[in-house]
Amino acid sequence: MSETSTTLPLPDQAREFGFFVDGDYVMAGDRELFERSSPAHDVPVSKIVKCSQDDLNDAVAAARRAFDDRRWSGLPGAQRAAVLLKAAAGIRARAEELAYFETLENGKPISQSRGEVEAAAGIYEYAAGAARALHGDSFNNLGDKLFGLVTREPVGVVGLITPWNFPFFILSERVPFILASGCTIVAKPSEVTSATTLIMAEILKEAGLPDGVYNVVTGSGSTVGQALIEHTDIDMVSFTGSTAVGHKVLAAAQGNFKKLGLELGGKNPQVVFADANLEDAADGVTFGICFNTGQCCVSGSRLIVEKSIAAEFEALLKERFAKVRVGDPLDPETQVGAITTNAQNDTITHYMESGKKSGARLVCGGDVIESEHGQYIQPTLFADVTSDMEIAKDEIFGPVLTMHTFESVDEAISIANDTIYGLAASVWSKNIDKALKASRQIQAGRMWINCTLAGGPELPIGGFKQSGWGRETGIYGVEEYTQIKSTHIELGDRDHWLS
Ligand code: TXE
Repeated sequence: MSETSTTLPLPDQAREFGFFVDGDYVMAGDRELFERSSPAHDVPVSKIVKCSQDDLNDAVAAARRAFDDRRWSGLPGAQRAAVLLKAAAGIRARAEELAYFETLENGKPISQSRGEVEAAAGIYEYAAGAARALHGDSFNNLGDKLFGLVTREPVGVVGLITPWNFPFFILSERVPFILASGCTIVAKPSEVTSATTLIMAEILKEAGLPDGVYNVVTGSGSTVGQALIEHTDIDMVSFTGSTAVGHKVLAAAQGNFKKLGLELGGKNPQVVFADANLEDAADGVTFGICFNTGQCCVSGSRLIVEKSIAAEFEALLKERFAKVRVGDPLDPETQVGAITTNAQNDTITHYMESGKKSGARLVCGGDVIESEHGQYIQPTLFADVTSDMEIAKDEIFGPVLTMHTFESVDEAISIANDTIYGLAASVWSKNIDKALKASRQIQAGRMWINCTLAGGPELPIGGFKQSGWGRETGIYGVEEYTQIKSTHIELGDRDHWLS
């Protein structure tokens, strides 16, 4: 645990946020408040409103009006792009405030929050281009009398439910694309990390977004979240979170057959071949499981390593895990901060105990780090893991890596695919035949070769199998929030059916 002189100070008091409907913040009044404490310091940092069903109805009605009167979808893409570009500038202007609240509520290192906020501004800039690039198709091959057009139209009002692991970044992987498509939004951030989603409302308003296009309701998932997914005036739900809640979203969508985008859990393989640059692979695997304390849907949580180099690679990892700077997230030197919630801390602790009891060999870590405040976990490596163990199957969502070994490319692919999930995977090899064979046959929506957790908004993200439905970012990320219409146009006089 480290702390340096450049560590940022804690706030004097918790900042109280209103929720956001039809272009204005609504303060709590006589509604209950939810107070959030920094998971690293146990100090109150923010207060949000526990919204009621009526509050949600108001937000949905505002988004509905804003969609139906075409105040946003009726604008040229160029004007939507101009707003998104101003929003990017607004994010940069308030970057330090956004990063500070992200770190206070989530527990992630301030240097990482700053990087995520800067990257988020870049996503708005990319999506601005997508607002102008979005187009349909035409059919000029239907004969001289018939012409066909395929146009894309925005789906409508989107309910956007986001998790606590990347509150601002995940929001920013969705909002600019939803806006680029012409849809309107009712966002529901995680109750423990709502601040940056609420600050974004002000940034979008100042960028010129018409009232009612971006609304935010706050409160718990089981109340306002559940009411949102059941609301029949919502046309689409974009949900990022646990597979368990994903099932609830699926069930609730039945009411009015909502379109769904789901990004759910992952148990992502890191396949390391003997011919890889092992120093690079060890660094990448360490980063892939420790970044954001392993609380990433795409954390590389299953190491699948070639048997001939397994002992050597294990030693390299052990050395690197010990060097990771875990500590106060307000210290710019910190690489890994606090676990975000008490519940998540308990979950990770449960899995570390489960690993010890299951017969897996604990190479390093395996415990919480003692500290006066906050909850920190040592980067943990279990070796001799078999696929029937709980730690090999479940998404742990913490800095806990399981190590498996293989002797052939086919065996590596088979272990990599032995999971209900299919979100992401990495392959480390200098042999292009092996690397490409593995990357083509591993079932995952995102593949990395000789890298991990790399990329930008150009490439789409999303899962195979039980990791989800649909894609975010890239041009696909805008198309996701559109529906397709076919229009047939007859040219010249009609050949009459009745003679
Ligand atoms: O997620 P939830 P939790 C996984 C991870 C973690 C576990 C639990 O394994 O340990 O989920 O985390 C809202 N109707 N991931 O409990 O509950 C909730 O308010 C509508 C992986 O925090 O899925 C929040 O805004 N909404 C994941 C969002 O759903 C509901 C990221 C996510 O919360 C709701 C997060 C309901 N009935 C957790 N219940 C990833 N793969 O990135 C909750 N919510």
